[in-house]
Amino acid sequence: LSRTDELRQAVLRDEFVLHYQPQVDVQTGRIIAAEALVRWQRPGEGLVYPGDFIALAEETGLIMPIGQWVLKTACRQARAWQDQGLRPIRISVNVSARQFQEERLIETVADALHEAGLDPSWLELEITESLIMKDLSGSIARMHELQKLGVKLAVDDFGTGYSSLSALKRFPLSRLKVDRSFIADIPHDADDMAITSAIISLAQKMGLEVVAEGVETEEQARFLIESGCNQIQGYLYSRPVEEERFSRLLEGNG
Ligand code: G
Ligand code: G
Ligand code: MN
Ligand code: NA
Repeated sequence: LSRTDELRQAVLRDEFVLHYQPQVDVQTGRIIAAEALVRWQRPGEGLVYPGDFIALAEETGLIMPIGQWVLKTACRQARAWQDQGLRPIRISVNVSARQFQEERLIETVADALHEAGLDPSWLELEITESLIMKDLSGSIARMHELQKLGVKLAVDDFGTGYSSLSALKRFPLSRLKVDRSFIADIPHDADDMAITSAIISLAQKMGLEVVAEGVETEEQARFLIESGCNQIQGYLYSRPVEEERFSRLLEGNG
């Protein structure tokens, strides 16, 4: 079988699983959100990470059924945690270029929310800056449609693309995610520190939330807090974990 055939079979056989990585408000110590990250549990191969199959899924269109499954599963999980009496948190789902451009996206998202019985405000879609800039006016129109549904929008990998600040002003966003490449060399790289704190103050002045990705050390967390960024995601707090493990993190988190 070709890799494409294997991936097609994986869709039919339901071989995907979501892991969840907490995003924490460092002021309160509380988990405020979970990013859903897809993995392929390939029989005989173990866990395959998205870096090894999302590009192929995009090329072949298999990203549609996979993305649909991810949305449904993530919404259902967010609702299940609420039903367990855990403090509600936002669930954040990555959306790739082809998914974002697809005609039925709005319907797919609405269906996933409806089936799960999840209030739209608990769902956040992450889109990358480069995706948005490929077709700026189309993207802005799409973002407005999603905003009308009541879901939140975040720009992933912020700072790696080239959105002009005037374009950024036109996006109906709730959050910027500072790309982890800027965080990795803090506190050793003065340029990265300058860029990171500039992104944080930009976000704040525009009334957006800002979360830093890839936070691995206390020093990085301290720098971010001093720069006014309270939301962090990274190995310092937790790796992406399975559903069960995430439930326990939430239970112990007040
Ligand atoms: O999970 P990992 O840490 O390997 O993630 C690598 C990349 O895969 C990230 O950039 C993330 O945006 C992407 N990714 C993870 N899950 C999904 C998903 O469900 N859909 C899409 N389109 N991309 C995902
Ligand atoms: O932005 P994107 O959606 O690509 O980000 C999610 C990816 O980042 C996942 O592959 C996740 O495993 C990875 N990741 C999460 N936290 C950390 C971290 O602290 N350090 C590194 N190097 N990668 C991380
Ligand atoms: Mn992401
Ligand atoms: Na990112």
